[in-house]
Amino acid sequence: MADYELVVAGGTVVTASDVFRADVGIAGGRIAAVGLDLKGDSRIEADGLLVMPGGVDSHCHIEQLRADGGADEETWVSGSTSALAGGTTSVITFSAQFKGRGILEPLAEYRRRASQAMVDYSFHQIIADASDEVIFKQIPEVAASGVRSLKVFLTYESSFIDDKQFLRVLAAARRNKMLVTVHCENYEAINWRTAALLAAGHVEPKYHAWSRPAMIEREATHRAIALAELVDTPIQVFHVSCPEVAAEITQAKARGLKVWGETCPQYFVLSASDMDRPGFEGAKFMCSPSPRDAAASAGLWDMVRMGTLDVVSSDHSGWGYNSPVGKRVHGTNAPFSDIPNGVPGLGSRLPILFSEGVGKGRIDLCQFVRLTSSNPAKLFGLSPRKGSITPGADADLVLWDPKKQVTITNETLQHVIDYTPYEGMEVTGWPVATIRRGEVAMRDGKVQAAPGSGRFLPRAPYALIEPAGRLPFGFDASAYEV
Ligand code: DUC
Ligand code: ZN
Ligand code: ZN
Repeated sequence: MADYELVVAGGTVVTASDVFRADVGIAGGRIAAVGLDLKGDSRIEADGLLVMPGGVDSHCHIEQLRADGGADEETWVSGSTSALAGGTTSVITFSAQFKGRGILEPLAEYRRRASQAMVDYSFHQIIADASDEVIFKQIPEVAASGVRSLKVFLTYESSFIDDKQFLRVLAAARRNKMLVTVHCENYEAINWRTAALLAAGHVEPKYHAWSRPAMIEREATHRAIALAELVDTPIQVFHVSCPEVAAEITQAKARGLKVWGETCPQYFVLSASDMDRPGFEGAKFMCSPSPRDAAASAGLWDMVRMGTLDVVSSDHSGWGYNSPVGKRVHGTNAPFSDIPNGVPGLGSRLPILFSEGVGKGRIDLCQFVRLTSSNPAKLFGLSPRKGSITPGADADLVLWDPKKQVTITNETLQHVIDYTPYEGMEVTGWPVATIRRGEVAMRDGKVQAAPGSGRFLPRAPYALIEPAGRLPFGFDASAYEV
Protein backbone atom coordinates (compact mmCIF):
# COMPACT_ATOMS: atom_id res chain seq x y z
CA MET A 1 0.00 0.00 0.00
CA ALA A 2 1.22 3.50 -0.82
CA ASP A 3 1.91 6.02 1.93
CA TYR A 4 -0.72 8.50 0.76
CA GLU A 5 -4.17 8.29 -0.77
CA LEU A 6 -3.38 10.99 -3.28
CA VAL A 7 -0.17 12.65 -4.39
CA VAL A 8 -0.05 15.90 -6.31
CA ALA A 9 3.23 15.32 -8.08
CA GLY A 10 5.89 17.47 -9.64
CA GLY A 11 4.25 20.87 -9.23
CA THR A 12 5.68 24.15 -7.98
CA VAL A 13 4.33 24.65 -4.47
CA VAL A 14 3.60 28.24 -3.50
CA THR A 15 3.03 29.13 0.14
CA ALA A 16 2.75 32.47 1.92
CA SER A 17 6.55 32.55 2.17
CA ASP A 18 8.15 30.14 -0.33
CA VAL A 19 8.11 28.79 -3.88
CA PHE A 20 9.66 25.34 -4.39
CA ARG A 21 9.31 22.12 -6.37
CA ALA A 22 7.68 19.36 -4.30
CA ASP A 23 5.06 16.64 -4.21
CA VAL A 24 2.14 16.99 -1.82
CA GLY A 25 0.95 13.80 -0.13
CA ILE A 26 -2.66 13.67 1.07
CA ALA A 27 -4.30 11.25 3.52
CA GLY A 28 -7.63 11.46 5.31
CA GLY A 29 -8.45 14.77 3.66
CA ARG A 30 -5.38 16.43 5.11
CA ILE A 31 -1.93 17.25 3.91
CA ALA A 32 0.29 14.46 5.20
CA ALA A 33 3.62 15.37 3.63
CA VAL A 34 5.37 17.87 1.40
CA GLY A 35 8.46 16.29 -0.09
CA LEU A 36 10.08 14.53 -3.01
CA ASP A 37 9.16 11.24 -4.71
CA LEU A 38 6.02 10.63 -2.64
CA LYS A 39 3.98 7.55 -3.54
CA GLY A 40 0.21 7.58 -3.53
CA ASP A 41 -2.72 5.29 -4.37
CA SER A 42 -3.59 7.88 -6.96
CA ARG A 43 -1.62 10.68 -8.47
CA ILE A 44 -2.25 13.98 -10.18
CA GLU A 45 0.55 15.22 -12.41
CA ALA A 46 1.19 18.88 -11.70
CA ASP A 47 4.23 19.42 -13.92
CA GLY A 48 4.20 23.02 -15.12
CA LEU A 49 1.48 23.94 -12.64
CA LEU A 50 1.53 26.01 -9.48
CA VAL A 51 0.17 24.24 -6.40
CA MET A 52 -1.31 26.82 -4.04
CA PRO A 53 -3.59 26.72 -0.98
CA GLY A 54 -7.25 26.84 -2.00
CA GLY A 55 -8.64 30.35 -2.01
CA VAL A 56 -10.33 31.68 1.11
CA ASP A 57 -12.94 34.29 0.17
CA SER A 58 -13.66 36.04 3.46
CA HIS A 59 -16.34 38.38 2.09
CA CYS A 60 -19.07 37.14 -0.23
CA HIS A 61 -22.85 37.23 -0.19
CA ILE A 62 -24.51 33.88 -0.85
CA GLU A 63 -28.22 33.16 -0.45
CA GLN A 64 -28.53 36.19 1.79
CA LEU A 65 -32.06 36.86 3.01
CA ARG A 66 -33.72 40.10 1.97
CA ALA A 67 -35.97 42.28 4.07
CA ASP A 68 -38.89 41.65 1.65
CA GLY A 69 -38.76 37.90 2.33
CA GLY A 70 -36.74 36.79 -0.70
CA ALA A 71 -33.14 35.63 -0.87
CA ASP A 72 -30.15 36.26 -3.14
CA GLU A 73 -30.31 34.45 -6.44
CA GLU A 74 -26.87 32.97 -5.80
CA THR A 75 -27.60 29.76 -3.92
CA TRP A 76 -25.16 27.69 -1.93
CA VAL A 77 -24.95 25.21 -4.79
CA SER A 78 -24.37 27.77 -7.56
CA GLY A 79 -22.12 29.90 -5.38
CA SER A 80 -20.02 26.91 -4.35
CA THR A 81 -19.79 25.83 -7.99
CA SER A 82 -18.43 29.22 -9.01
CA ALA A 83 -16.04 29.31 -6.06
CA LEU A 84 -14.60 25.87 -6.86
CA ALA A 85 -14.40 26.67 -10.58
CA GLY A 86 -12.30 29.71 -9.63
CA GLY A 87 -10.00 27.92 -7.16
CA THR A 88 -11.71 28.93 -3.89
CA THR A 89 -12.38 26.23 -1.29
CA SER A 90 -13.58 28.22 1.75
CA VAL A 91 -15.89 31.20 2.09
CA ILE A 92 -17.18 33.47 4.82
CA THR A 93 -20.65 34.78 4.02
CA PHE A 94 -23.18 36.73 6.04
CA SER A 95 -26.04 36.16 8.42
CA ALA A 96 -28.17 39.32 8.14
CA GLN A 97 -30.17 40.87 10.96
CA PHE A 98 -33.23 42.98 10.18
CA LYS A 99 -34.03 45.94 12.40
CA GLY A 100 -36.37 45.09 15.26
CA ARG A 101 -35.47 41.40 15.09
CA GLY A 102 -32.85 39.21 16.72
CA ILE A 103 -29.84 37.35 15.32
CA LEU A 104 -30.28 33.78 16.55
CA GLU A 105 -33.15 32.79 14.27
CA PRO A 106 -31.55 34.17 11.11
CA LEU A 107 -28.24 32.50 11.93
CA ALA A 108 -30.04 29.16 12.34
CA GLU A 109 -31.72 29.72 8.96
CA TYR A 110 -28.37 30.52 7.30
CA ARG A 111 -26.86 27.40 8.85
CA ARG A 112 -29.79 25.39 7.45
CA ARG A 113 -29.39 26.84 3.95
CA ALA A 114 -25.61 26.35 3.99
CA SER A 115 -26.11 22.64 4.51
CA GLN A 116 -26.13 22.52 0.68
CA ALA A 117 -22.64 24.05 0.40
CA MET A 118 -19.85 22.39 -1.55
CA VAL A 119 -17.14 24.65 -0.11
CA ASP A 120 -16.30 24.97 3.58
CA TYR A 121 -17.88 28.00 5.18
CA SER A 122 -18.37 30.33 8.09
CA PHE A 123 -20.42 33.50 8.66
CA HIS A 124 -20.05 37.10 9.69
CA GLN A 125 -23.02 38.06 11.84
CA ILE A 126 -24.45 41.41 10.67
CA ILE A 127 -25.66 43.66 13.49
CA ALA A 128 -28.23 46.15 12.20
CA ASP A 129 -30.01 46.70 15.53
CA ALA A 130 -27.83 46.75 18.63
CA SER A 131 -30.62 46.16 21.16
CA ASP A 132 -29.84 45.07 24.74
CA GLU A 133 -31.09 41.57 23.92
CA VAL A 134 -28.77 41.29 20.91
CA ILE A 135 -25.75 42.89 22.55
CA PHE A 136 -25.82 41.21 25.94
CA LYS A 137 -27.59 37.88 25.31
CA GLN A 138 -27.45 36.90 21.66
CA ILE A 139 -23.94 37.94 20.58
CA PRO A 140 -22.38 35.71 23.31
CA GLU A 141 -24.41 32.78 21.95
CA VAL A 142 -23.35 33.51 18.39
CA ALA A 143 -19.69 33.60 19.45
CA ALA A 144 -20.07 30.36 21.41
CA SER A 145 -21.51 28.72 18.28
CA GLY A 146 -18.21 29.38 16.48
CA VAL A 147 -19.10 32.54 14.56
CA ARG A 148 -16.35 34.90 15.61
CA SER A 149 -16.84 37.99 13.43
CA LEU A 150 -19.46 40.71 13.30
CA LYS A 151 -20.26 43.03 10.41
CA VAL A 152 -21.62 46.54 10.73
CA PHE A 153 -22.67 49.03 8.10
CA LEU A 154 -22.14 52.74 8.67
CA THR A 155 -24.51 53.37 5.75
CA TYR A 156 -27.54 51.80 3.94
CA GLU A 157 -31.08 52.51 5.12
CA SER A 158 -31.81 48.94 6.14
CA SER A 159 -28.62 48.21 8.03
CA PHE A 160 -27.05 51.53 9.10
CA ILE A 161 -26.08 51.87 12.78
CA ASP A 162 -25.14 55.12 14.52
CA ASP A 163 -22.02 55.76 16.60
CA LYS A 164 -23.65 54.72 19.89
CA GLN A 165 -24.76 51.39 18.46
CA PHE A 166 -21.37 50.91 16.81
CA LEU A 167 -19.65 51.44 20.19
CA ARG A 168 -21.94 48.83 21.76
CA VAL A 169 -21.05 46.36 19.00
CA LEU A 170 -17.33 47.03 19.45
CA ALA A 171 -17.68 46.50 23.19
CA ALA A 172 -19.63 43.26 22.69
CA ALA A 173 -16.92 42.04 20.30
CA ARG A 174 -14.25 42.83 22.86
CA ARG A 175 -16.10 40.94 25.61
CA ASN A 176 -16.78 37.93 23.39
CA LYS A 177 -13.43 37.74 21.55
CA MET A 178 -14.72 38.61 18.10
CA LEU A 179 -13.46 40.67 15.16
CA VAL A 180 -15.62 43.50 13.83
CA THR A 181 -15.71 44.09 10.08
CA VAL A 182 -16.96 47.48 8.91
CA HIS A 183 -18.56 48.92 5.79
CA CYS A 184 -17.25 52.47 5.97
CA GLU A 185 -19.31 55.17 4.26
CA ASN A 186 -21.06 58.18 5.80
CA TYR A 187 -24.83 57.56 5.73
CA GLU A 188 -25.99 61.17 6.20
CA ALA A 189 -23.55 62.55 3.66
CA ILE A 190 -24.65 60.05 1.01
CA ASN A 191 -28.33 60.79 1.68
CA TRP A 192 -27.77 64.52 1.51
CA ARG A 193 -25.88 64.38 -1.77
CA THR A 194 -28.31 61.85 -3.22
CA ALA A 195 -31.28 64.13 -2.47
CA ALA A 196 -29.49 67.00 -4.20
CA LEU A 197 -28.54 64.88 -7.24
CA LEU A 198 -32.13 63.67 -7.63
CA ALA A 199 -33.42 67.25 -7.25
CA ALA A 200 -31.05 68.25 -10.06
CA GLY A 201 -32.46 65.47 -12.26
CA HIS A 202 -29.21 63.48 -12.08
CA VAL A 203 -30.68 60.00 -11.90
CA GLU A 204 -28.62 57.78 -14.24
CA PRO A 205 -26.36 54.99 -12.87
CA LYS A 206 -23.20 57.10 -13.20
CA TYR A 207 -24.45 59.41 -10.45
CA HIS A 208 -24.04 56.58 -7.97
CA ALA A 209 -20.33 57.50 -7.89
CA TRP A 210 -21.17 61.21 -7.54
CA SER A 211 -23.33 60.45 -4.50
CA ARG A 212 -20.44 58.90 -2.55
CA PRO A 213 -17.03 60.38 -3.41
CA ALA A 214 -13.91 59.13 -1.66
CA MET A 215 -14.01 61.53 1.31
CA ILE A 216 -17.33 59.97 2.34
CA GLU A 217 -15.54 56.64 2.66
CA ARG A 218 -12.45 58.24 4.19
CA GLU A 219 -14.43 60.01 6.91
CA ALA A 220 -16.26 56.85 7.93
CA THR A 221 -13.02 54.86 7.91
CA HIS A 222 -11.34 57.45 10.13
CA ARG A 223 -14.31 57.38 12.51
CA ALA A 224 -14.48 53.59 12.59
CA ILE A 225 -10.79 53.38 13.45
CA ALA A 226 -11.06 56.05 16.15
CA LEU A 227 -14.04 54.34 17.80
CA ALA A 228 -12.34 50.95 17.61
CA GLU A 229 -9.28 52.53 19.24
CA LEU A 230 -11.50 53.98 21.98
CA VAL A 231 -12.89 50.52 22.83
CA ASP A 232 -9.62 48.71 22.03
CA THR A 233 -11.28 46.25 19.65
CA PRO A 234 -9.63 44.92 16.48
CA ILE A 235 -11.42 45.70 13.20
CA GLN A 236 -11.14 44.94 9.52
CA VAL A 237 -12.16 47.72 7.11
CA PHE A 238 -14.01 46.11 4.23
CA HIS A 239 -13.70 46.90 0.52
CA VAL A 240 -11.25 49.81 0.54
CA SER A 241 -11.67 51.56 -2.80
CA CYS A 242 -8.77 54.01 -2.98
CA PRO A 243 -5.40 54.93 -1.45
CA GLU A 244 -6.59 57.89 0.62
CA VAL A 245 -8.90 55.55 2.52
CA ALA A 246 -6.13 52.97 2.84
CA ALA A 247 -3.88 55.73 4.25
CA GLU A 248 -6.15 55.86 7.32
CA ILE A 249 -5.32 52.19 7.88
CA THR A 250 -1.60 52.77 7.29
CA GLN A 251 -1.62 55.39 10.03
CA ALA A 252 -3.59 53.15 12.38
CA LYS A 253 -1.17 50.26 11.86
CA ALA A 254 1.77 52.61 12.41
CA ARG A 255 0.24 53.55 15.78
CA GLY A 256 0.19 49.86 16.69
CA LEU A 257 -3.57 49.40 16.35
CA LYS A 258 -5.10 46.12 15.22
CA VAL A 259 -6.74 47.44 12.07
CA TRP A 260 -6.71 45.43 8.87
CA GLY A 261 -7.79 46.39 5.37
CA GLU A 262 -9.50 44.46 2.60
CA THR A 263 -9.96 45.38 -1.04
CA CYS A 264 -11.57 43.58 -3.99
CA PRO A 265 -10.74 43.03 -7.70
CA GLN A 266 -13.39 45.53 -8.79
CA TYR A 267 -11.31 48.35 -7.29
CA PHE A 268 -8.31 47.35 -9.40
CA VAL A 269 -10.02 46.93 -12.75
CA LEU A 270 -13.31 48.87 -12.78
CA SER A 271 -13.81 52.61 -12.53
CA ALA A 272 -16.65 55.07 -12.00
CA SER A 273 -16.73 55.67 -15.75
CA ASP A 274 -17.99 52.08 -16.25
CA MET A 275 -21.28 53.23 -14.75
CA ASP A 276 -21.53 55.81 -17.53
CA ARG A 277 -22.39 53.22 -20.18
CA PRO A 278 -25.47 53.73 -22.33
CA GLY A 279 -28.93 53.16 -20.89
CA PHE A 280 -29.15 50.87 -17.88
CA GLU A 281 -25.89 49.05 -18.67
CA GLY A 282 -24.00 51.07 -16.05
CA ALA A 283 -25.97 49.25 -13.33
CA LYS A 284 -23.82 46.18 -13.97
CA PHE A 285 -20.84 47.95 -12.43
CA MET A 286 -22.58 49.58 -9.49
CA CYS A 287 -21.22 48.61 -6.11
CA SER A 288 -20.41 50.39 -2.88
CA PRO A 289 -18.03 51.96 -2.24
CA SER A 290 -17.93 53.09 -5.84
CA PRO A 291 -15.02 52.09 -8.07
CA ARG A 292 -12.91 55.26 -8.58
CA ASP A 293 -10.39 55.83 -11.40
CA ALA A 294 -7.12 54.52 -12.82
CA ALA A 295 -5.00 56.59 -10.43
CA ALA A 296 -6.89 55.18 -7.45
CA SER A 297 -6.38 51.64 -8.73
CA ALA A 298 -2.64 52.24 -9.16
CA GLY A 299 -2.51 53.63 -5.62
CA LEU A 300 -4.29 50.56 -4.26
CA TRP A 301 -1.56 48.31 -5.64
CA ASP A 302 0.96 50.43 -3.72
CA MET A 303 -1.11 49.92 -0.58
CA VAL A 304 -1.13 46.16 -1.17
CA ARG A 305 2.65 46.13 -1.57
CA MET A 306 3.10 48.22 1.59
CA GLY A 307 1.07 45.66 3.53
CA THR A 308 -1.72 48.11 4.39
CA LEU A 309 -4.28 46.00 2.54
CA ASP A 310 -4.00 42.41 3.75
CA VAL A 311 -6.86 40.66 2.01
CA VAL A 312 -8.44 40.62 -1.45
CA SER A 313 -11.95 39.18 -1.27
CA SER A 314 -14.72 39.21 -3.88
CA ASP A 315 -17.66 40.94 -2.16
CA HIS A 316 -19.62 38.73 -4.56
CA SER A 317 -23.17 40.00 -4.48
CA GLY A 318 -26.25 38.36 -5.88
CA TRP A 319 -28.08 40.74 -8.22
CA GLY A 320 -28.73 39.57 -11.78
CA TYR A 321 -28.97 42.08 -14.64
CA ASN A 322 -32.06 40.82 -16.47
CA SER A 323 -33.62 39.19 -13.45
CA PRO A 324 -36.83 40.82 -12.11
CA VAL A 325 -35.40 40.54 -8.59
CA GLY A 326 -31.97 41.84 -9.59
CA LYS A 327 -30.60 45.19 -10.71
CA ARG A 328 -33.88 46.12 -12.46
CA VAL A 329 -36.15 45.29 -9.51
CA HIS A 330 -37.42 48.89 -9.65
CA GLY A 331 -37.37 49.08 -13.46
CA THR A 332 -34.72 50.23 -15.90
CA ASN A 333 -35.64 53.88 -15.43
CA ALA A 334 -35.11 53.71 -11.68
CA PRO A 335 -32.85 56.40 -10.25
CA PHE A 336 -29.37 55.21 -9.24
CA SER A 337 -30.45 55.33 -5.59
CA ASP A 338 -33.00 52.54 -6.19
CA ILE A 339 -30.65 50.17 -8.01
CA PRO A 340 -29.25 47.37 -5.81
CA ASN A 341 -25.50 47.57 -5.19
CA GLY A 342 -23.02 44.81 -5.80
CA VAL A 343 -21.14 42.87 -8.46
CA PRO A 344 -20.55 39.13 -8.83
CA GLY A 345 -16.95 37.95 -8.37
CA LEU A 346 -16.62 34.57 -6.63
CA GLY A 347 -15.12 32.80 -9.64
CA SER A 348 -13.19 35.70 -11.14
CA ARG A 349 -11.40 36.82 -7.94
CA LEU A 350 -8.29 34.64 -8.25
CA PRO A 351 -7.83 34.86 -12.05
CA ILE A 352 -8.10 38.65 -12.08
CA LEU A 353 -5.77 39.13 -9.14
CA PHE A 354 -3.27 36.67 -10.59
CA SER A 355 -3.31 38.16 -14.07
CA GLU A 356 -3.32 41.81 -13.02
CA GLY A 357 -1.07 41.27 -10.01
CA VAL A 358 1.44 38.46 -10.62
CA GLY A 359 1.19 38.55 -14.42
CA LYS A 360 1.89 42.28 -14.59
CA GLY A 361 4.68 42.20 -12.00
CA ARG A 362 2.77 44.15 -9.34
CA ILE A 363 2.92 41.39 -6.71
CA ASP A 364 4.81 38.11 -6.45
CA LEU A 365 3.45 34.60 -6.08
CA CYS A 366 3.75 34.52 -2.28
CA GLN A 367 1.93 37.85 -2.01
CA PHE A 368 -0.83 36.38 -4.18
CA VAL A 369 -1.19 33.44 -1.79
CA ARG A 370 -1.16 35.70 1.24
CA LEU A 371 -3.81 38.07 -0.11
CA THR A 372 -6.21 35.42 -1.37
CA SER A 373 -5.79 32.60 1.12
CA SER A 374 -3.29 32.73 4.00
CA ASN A 375 -4.09 36.19 5.33
CA PRO A 376 -7.89 35.79 5.36
CA ALA A 377 -7.44 32.38 7.00
CA LYS A 378 -5.23 33.88 9.72
CA LEU A 379 -7.30 36.99 10.24
CA PHE A 380 -10.56 35.11 10.62
CA GLY A 381 -9.26 32.28 12.80
CA LEU A 382 -9.20 29.52 10.19
CA SER A 383 -5.45 29.05 10.24
CA PRO A 384 -3.51 26.71 10.12
CA ARG A 385 -6.36 24.44 9.00
CA LYS A 386 -6.95 26.66 5.97
CA GLY A 387 -4.62 28.83 3.91
CA SER A 388 -1.46 26.78 4.23
CA ILE A 389 0.26 23.80 2.65
CA THR A 390 1.64 22.17 5.71
CA PRO A 391 1.25 18.71 7.29
CA GLY A 392 -2.00 18.59 9.26
CA ALA A 393 -3.75 21.32 7.28
CA ASP A 394 -6.87 20.50 5.29
CA ALA A 395 -5.85 19.35 1.81
CA ASP A 396 -7.38 22.36 0.05
CA LEU A 397 -5.34 23.07 -3.06
CA VAL A 398 -5.68 24.86 -6.34
CA LEU A 399 -3.60 23.64 -9.26
CA TRP A 400 -2.94 26.66 -11.39
CA ASP A 401 -1.75 26.99 -14.96
CA PRO A 402 0.16 30.28 -14.92
CA LYS A 403 0.31 30.45 -18.72
CA LYS A 404 -3.25 29.62 -19.65
CA GLN A 405 -4.95 32.51 -21.44
CA VAL A 406 -8.67 32.82 -20.98
CA THR A 407 -11.20 35.38 -22.11
CA ILE A 408 -13.62 35.77 -19.22
CA THR A 409 -17.26 35.22 -20.13
CA ASN A 410 -20.14 34.72 -17.78
CA GLU A 411 -20.22 31.00 -18.61
CA THR A 412 -16.62 30.48 -17.51
CA LEU A 413 -17.52 31.68 -14.02
CA GLN A 414 -20.42 29.27 -13.45
CA HIS A 415 -22.40 31.47 -11.05
CA VAL A 416 -26.15 31.90 -11.31
CA ILE A 417 -25.96 35.67 -11.83
CA ASP A 418 -26.62 36.35 -15.51
CA TYR A 419 -23.66 38.65 -16.12
CA THR A 420 -20.13 39.49 -15.10
CA PRO A 421 -18.72 43.02 -15.12
CA TYR A 422 -15.54 41.42 -16.53
CA GLU A 423 -17.10 40.03 -19.73
CA GLY A 424 -14.42 39.92 -22.46
CA MET A 425 -11.49 40.57 -20.12
CA GLU A 426 -8.40 38.59 -21.11
CA VAL A 427 -6.49 37.00 -18.27
CA THR A 428 -3.36 34.88 -18.12
CA GLY A 429 -3.41 32.20 -15.42
CA TRP A 430 -6.34 29.93 -14.64
CA PRO A 431 -7.22 27.16 -12.17
CA VAL A 432 -7.19 23.71 -13.79
CA ALA A 433 -8.08 21.68 -10.69
CA THR A 434 -9.40 22.42 -7.22
CA ILE A 435 -8.94 19.93 -4.40
CA ARG A 436 -11.10 20.32 -1.29
CA ARG A 437 -10.14 18.24 1.75
CA GLY A 438 -8.39 15.78 -0.53
CA GLU A 439 -11.22 15.38 -3.03
CA VAL A 440 -10.90 16.61 -6.59
CA ALA A 441 -13.79 19.06 -6.58
CA MET A 442 -13.07 20.68 -9.96
CA ARG A 443 -11.06 19.49 -12.93
CA ASP A 444 -10.74 21.38 -16.23
CA GLY A 445 -13.71 23.54 -15.35
CA LYS A 446 -15.98 20.65 -14.41
CA VAL A 447 -17.17 20.94 -10.82
CA GLN A 448 -17.80 17.53 -9.31
CA ALA A 449 -18.43 18.14 -5.60
CA ALA A 450 -21.71 16.97 -4.09
CA PRO A 451 -24.16 19.49 -2.62
CA GLY A 452 -23.86 19.22 1.14
CA SER A 453 -20.21 18.16 1.10
CA GLY A 454 -19.05 21.55 2.43
CA ARG A 455 -18.49 21.84 6.17
CA PHE A 456 -19.18 24.54 8.70
CA LEU A 457 -15.94 25.94 10.11
CA PRO A 458 -16.40 26.75 13.80
CA ARG A 459 -13.92 29.35 14.93
CA ALA A 460 -12.48 29.39 18.46
CA PRO A 461 -10.91 32.48 20.09
CA TYR A 462 -7.48 33.22 18.60
CA ALA A 463 -4.54 35.38 19.58
CA LEU A 464 -4.43 37.67 16.54
CA ILE A 465 -7.66 39.44 17.48
CA GLU A 466 -7.02 39.82 21.18
CA PRO A 467 -7.29 43.49 22.13
CA ALA A 468 -4.04 45.43 21.92
CA GLY A 469 -4.39 46.26 25.63
CA ARG A 470 -4.30 50.02 25.08
CA LEU A 471 -7.32 51.56 26.77
CA PRO A 472 -7.57 55.34 27.18
CA PHE A 473 -6.79 56.10 30.86
CA GLY A 474 -6.72 52.35 31.41
CA PHE A 475 -10.52 52.33 31.79
CA ASP A 476 -12.42 49.46 30.18
CA ALA A 477 -15.91 50.83 29.47
CA SER A 478 -16.84 47.56 27.75
CA ALA A 479 -16.97 45.87 31.17
CA TYR A 480 -20.25 47.71 31.96
CA GLU A 481 -23.70 47.00 30.55
CA VAL A 482 -24.10 50.32 28.76
N1 DUC B 1 -21.66 46.70 -1.16
C1 DUC B 1 -21.83 46.09 -0.01
O1 DUC B 1 -21.57 46.67 1.03
N2 DUC B 1 -22.31 44.85 0.04
C2 DUC B 1 -22.70 44.14 -1.08
C3 DUC B 1 -22.43 44.77 -2.34
C4 DUC B 1 -21.93 46.14 -2.33
O2 DUC B 1 -21.77 46.79 -3.32
ZN1 ZN C 1 -20.05 46.39 2.59
ZN1 ZN D 1 -20.37 42.97 1.02
